[in-house]
Amino acid sequence: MAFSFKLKGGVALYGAYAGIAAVAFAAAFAATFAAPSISAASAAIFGGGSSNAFDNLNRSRPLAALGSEQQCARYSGLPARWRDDPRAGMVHLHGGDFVFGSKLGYEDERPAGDGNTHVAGFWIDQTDVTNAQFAAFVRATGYVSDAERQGGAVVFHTPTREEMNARDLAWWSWVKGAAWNHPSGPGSNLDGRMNQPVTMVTQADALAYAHWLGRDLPTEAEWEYAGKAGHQGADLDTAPRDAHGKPGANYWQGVFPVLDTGEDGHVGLSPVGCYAANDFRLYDMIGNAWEWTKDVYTGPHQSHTNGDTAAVAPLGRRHDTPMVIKGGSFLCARDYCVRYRAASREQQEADLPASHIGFRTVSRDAA
Ligand SMILES: [Ca+2]
Repeated sequence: MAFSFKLKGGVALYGAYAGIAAVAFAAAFAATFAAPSISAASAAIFGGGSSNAFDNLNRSRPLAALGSEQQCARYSGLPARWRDDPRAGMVHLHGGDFVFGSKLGYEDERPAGDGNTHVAGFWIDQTDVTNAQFAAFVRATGYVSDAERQGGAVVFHTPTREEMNARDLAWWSWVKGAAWNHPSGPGSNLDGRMNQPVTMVTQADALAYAHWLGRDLPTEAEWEYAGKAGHQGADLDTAPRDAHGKPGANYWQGVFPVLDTGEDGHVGLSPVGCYAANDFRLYDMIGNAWEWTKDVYTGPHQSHTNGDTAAVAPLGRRHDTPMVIKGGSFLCARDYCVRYRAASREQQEADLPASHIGFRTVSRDAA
């Protein structure tokens, strides 16, 4: 069944629900439309920092038994020695120098100067904080999240053709009563989702959880150092796929926002740790849920048609400080977003909860 609909700016996109040709067209369109010019020379000069930062402090520690569909499906969402070990679920990364940013992606990823940046050693969660972990925090502290206080959150859904023609950003809605524990609004719950990333948390919610454990949120540089894992990172056109061509992360295959083929095994959020870890033994640094950092967003910003979620927030809401989020989400596709790379960045207002944003925590070495 063929269809067409309008995108913001009056561009019409034509596709077919079962049309491989449409997918290929969209990918080619995105590559032509969105990719900055990249030279081979600029690619060659950017190294990715220390590859041996995954250091000896991780010896004899209980590392997560994740990395496959079978393993993530049976994960409880609580790491080994949870609440008995202040570093439960974390690995230690030795400090080092790396190139912060990339010339291989969007303009807003360009390194400042030569990009060389030092990051001191730190511990970091192997996975996104799960619903099980956040639930434990709420049970222990009685914490009420910002979405609950604000009365709702921004939630993604696959729009119909009629919705696409009716308004911009039809895939985003402000859903009254949606919150981390009610992902689709009142009446919805976390049954079967305790091993998924907690979402619809604001930066303050994420910090409250981190502080409860004596931890913090990563800076953008720390996050990117961990995400690159000793490599320079991929270029804009390279979707995360393994050596066999299979998707290596939870992102969007198909035509955004109407057709997600789920080639990677998941439409929407997945449990944490369904895909292979990076070389620092970190899972889902790319895809699944965006991750809060503690840094204010500065520098140029390229808008993209995933759209600014603030556009659907209640009228009259004050606009909060834009913060950096990293890693992309289950919504990043070849034709939209294209931010499933460690250097990619996006902004989100600090107090705006959304269904594609979660976080992980860090604990820095004593200076
Ligand atoms: Ca997916």
